[in-house]
Amino acid sequence: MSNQKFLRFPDGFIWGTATSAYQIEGAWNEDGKGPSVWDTFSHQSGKVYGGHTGDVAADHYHRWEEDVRIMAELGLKAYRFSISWPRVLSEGVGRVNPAGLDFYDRLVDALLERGIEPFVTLYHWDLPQALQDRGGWPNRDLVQYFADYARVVAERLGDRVTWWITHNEPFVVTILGYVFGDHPPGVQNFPQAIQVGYHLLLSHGYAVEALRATARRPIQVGITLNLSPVHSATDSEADRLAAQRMDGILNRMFLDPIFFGRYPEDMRALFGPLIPEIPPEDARYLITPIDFLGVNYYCRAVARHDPSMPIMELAQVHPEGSEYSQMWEIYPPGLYELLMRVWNDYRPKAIMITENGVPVPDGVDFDGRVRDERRIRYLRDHIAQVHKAITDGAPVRGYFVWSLMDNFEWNHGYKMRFGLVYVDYDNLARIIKDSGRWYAQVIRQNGVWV
Ligand code: IFM
Repeated sequence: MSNQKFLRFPDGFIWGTATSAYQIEGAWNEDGKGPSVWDTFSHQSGKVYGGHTGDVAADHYHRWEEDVRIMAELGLKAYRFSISWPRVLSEGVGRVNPAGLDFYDRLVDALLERGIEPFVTLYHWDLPQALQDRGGWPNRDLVQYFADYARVVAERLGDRVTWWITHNEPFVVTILGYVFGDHPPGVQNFPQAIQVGYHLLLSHGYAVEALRATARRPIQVGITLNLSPVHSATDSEADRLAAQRMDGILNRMFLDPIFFGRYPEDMRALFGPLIPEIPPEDARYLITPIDFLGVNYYCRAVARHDPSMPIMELAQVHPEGSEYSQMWEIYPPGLYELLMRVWNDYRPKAIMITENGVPVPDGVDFDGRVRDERRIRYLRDHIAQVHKAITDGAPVRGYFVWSLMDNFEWNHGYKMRFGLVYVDYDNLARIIKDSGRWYAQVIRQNGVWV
């Protein structure tokens, strides 16, 4: 007798997939689009694995109709995508590029026709290069520019789009862009990074107001953060404190301003005057109530004290005996732990898992099938943890697999494949992987067998 168990999700649970503009669209300089910082960065030698760029990516800009058909075949309830800011405003501000807006307009209509709810992310890292030339996110003017851009998009799509996400993973823009320099603009300047983080969060608050004021229907607005539970490598006091510092920089530096209008005290103690004093007029924007918190989860973090490391004096540990993907440890219980923590500490009105997925090397077998068993296992084990969190009271309303299709994985280029749909980069053909077929069944059954 099989001892498999079926985990049923609440009625109306939103099953989706996610992508972002630069990672899939291509058409980097077509129809009036201006360059983004990612165009500039990927065109410089040595910045991206193999010299890859997003010039063509998955060519979604030209193949979007086929992609929407695939989404319908999978039975998706929702599709999260991002708008390319420089496609809509080639200079970031001022003159609107109608062709850019038309593209998203058509996409939204096609999704709605097939009963797929669009989730629009306004900023998934492809800042217009023209705004980088004006100083980029360290320049506070960008806060207002971002709100103006949000208004432009909402004027066009705000009669049909209900779900909006302001920013995707401000941590990554801040830390990879301004501390490690692995992402554009490739800077290594910690004080500037803190400034960038502040402006991103402030611009989120401004954009929430702009969206609500402009949309012509009741909307649901949120922000997406990449969050991880942080564990200590050992029981030692030093490692425990290192884990707490890491939790501060990774999680609380972004959650606390949004939910409480302030930075965590321990981070203020650690970084002193680098942490901005938040004047009440800014705090008002930071804590503009959101309708949901978007959570991207991939893995936990494990930290140990390491005095040789600059700034935070900690190092990340990769525990022995764990299972790993091409990029990270695979640790499903971390998702439950994270959801309960976010719920208990911050009480968001609702939580959407806006990304969860895994990079594993996929290949097309002799019969044209992609048998990505590891991805199926990863998704099943994480979905089970979401179910557990819902059972224990966390208000999780939706789950989005990263990603709909294989795409440009930033500085890793096309080496990493996250898709439910395989993309053959020689001819841009799409093949639904076994994981895609499996996920379609999860959606049909509104639950998962474990
Ligand atoms: O591909 C990225 C995405 O753009 C943001 N979240 C993490 C994904 C996988 O690294």
